[in-house]
Amino acid sequence: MKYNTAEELLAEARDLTDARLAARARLLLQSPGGRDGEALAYALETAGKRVRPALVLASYRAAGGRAPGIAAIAAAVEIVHTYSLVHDDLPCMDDDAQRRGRPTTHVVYDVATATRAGFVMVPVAVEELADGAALLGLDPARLGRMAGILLEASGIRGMVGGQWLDLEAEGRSLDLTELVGIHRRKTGALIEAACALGALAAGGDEAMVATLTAYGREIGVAFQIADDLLDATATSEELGKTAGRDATLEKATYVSVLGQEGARQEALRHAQAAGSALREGGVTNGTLLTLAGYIVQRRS
Ligand code: GRG
Repeated sequence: MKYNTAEELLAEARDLTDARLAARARLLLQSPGGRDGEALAYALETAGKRVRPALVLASYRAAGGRAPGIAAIAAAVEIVHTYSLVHDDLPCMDDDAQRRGRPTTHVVYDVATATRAGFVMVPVAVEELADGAALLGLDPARLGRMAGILLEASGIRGMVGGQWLDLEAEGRSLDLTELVGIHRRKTGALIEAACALGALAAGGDEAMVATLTAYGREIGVAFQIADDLLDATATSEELGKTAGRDATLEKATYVSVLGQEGARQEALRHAQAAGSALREGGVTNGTLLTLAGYIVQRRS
């Protein structure tokens, strides 16, 4: 499949992933059912850009994979991401009322329900990953390694740890090294994992997995820098969430540390480093380069 634009790949990733998420939502409406099931379905079916699924898909194909079962691996990563958004918006964290153009899960339901729904999504993501491995005929050892990567990226050495440091740093100024350290974990770890999982699902060798992981590590940082720039420059309507939150919460960001132009240059530098990682690994893949460009230029 050849894509002329990142939007075409994102649209395909959205179609494939959303079908899996809708099927999961139907199951969750049955069990646990009730308000918890409804909150889970609400969060899973709210439309996002599906950047992480697109990265799973593009990495899978770059490593030679062609089977449709990859949609479940992409959905597993998106479910972890969705849980993180539900919890990130809670009053005890970033306390936000709008996400993806809709009221946040705890606003529609309540804080306790949204908290439970977030926690439930983690094992649901692992179930989805296991379903994907079965669909792709991956052996148990490979599934185990993939689950390890997903959960490590989600946990204290990854996303949770990064969020922890980020919350702890509110109201304090940070230097660039500290900022990169937080965001490699908070945002970058899951993006890096998405790329590694795509390569592993395709049966890629260690060199391919290392190359796509290195690519993901760089675009993970670029993604967060673009997020900071958008928070400072875009409107709430464009973002589907409250703009200007970083300033309100007195967060140190790439924009506060480097200024808007400096942040733009830093994002480009990381996107270029992602391209270099591909070249050094001998991976000539236009789609991954297109995605790196999209990640730094996106408007939402
Ligand atoms: C227990 C301390 C603790 C943490 C729980 C909440 C949490 C785990 C982690 C927060 C991770 C987080 C929300 C990182 C921000 C990543 C980010 C830039 C999200 C925006 O992603 P997009 O733009 O959103 O891809 P859409 O809506 O398009 O999917």
